Amino acid sequence: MAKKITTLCIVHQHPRILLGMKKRGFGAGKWNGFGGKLLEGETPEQAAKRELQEEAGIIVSDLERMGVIDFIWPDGEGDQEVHIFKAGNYASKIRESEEMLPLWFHVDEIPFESMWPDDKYWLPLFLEGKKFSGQCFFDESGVKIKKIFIEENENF
Ligand code: 8OG
Repeated sequence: MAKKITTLCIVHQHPRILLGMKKRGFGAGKWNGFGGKLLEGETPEQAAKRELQEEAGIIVSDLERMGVIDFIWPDGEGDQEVHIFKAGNYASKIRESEEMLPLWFHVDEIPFESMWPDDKYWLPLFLEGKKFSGQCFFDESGVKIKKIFIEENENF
C-alpha cells in the first residue's frame, strides 16, 4: 500500500500550546495536534490549514513547516509521512468539533503520557523553534516504539 501523507499542526503561543483530544478514529483518546490526510490536489500546507479549521474552528494565514517524520508499522497499514506545522496567530474562535476537543496546555504541563509515544522525542525541538526530520518504527500495538531517529534538520 502506498504511504499516506498526513499533516499535524500545533498552535504555539508561548508559553502555551493548543492540543486536541481525538474523539474518534485512529489515535482516539490521545491528545494531539490537529491534522489528517491530504485531499487530492492539496499541498501539505493547504491540508493543514483546512484540518485546523475543520477540527478546531481556527483560521490561520501563515503556517511554519517544522518537520517531517515517517511513521512505520510492522504491517505497513498505518505507515504515514507526517508533515508537522506550527501556527501562531489565528482568526475566529476555537470550537470543539466531532473529531477533536481543543484545550490549551502550558508547555511545562504537556500530557505526554496521553499522547503518541514519539511526541516526547520531537516536541521539545518544536517548542525551541528547531526544525527536524526522522523515522519512528512502532510495534504491532502502537503503544511501544521499536526504534526512533529524530534529528535537527534545517533543510528537510
Ligand atoms: O485522518 P486521521 O485522523 O487518520 O489522521 C491521523 C492524525 O494523527 C494525523 O494528524 C497524523 C497524526 N498521527 C499519526 N501518528 C502519529 C504519531 O505517532 N504522533 C503524532 N503526534 N501524531 C500522529 O497518525
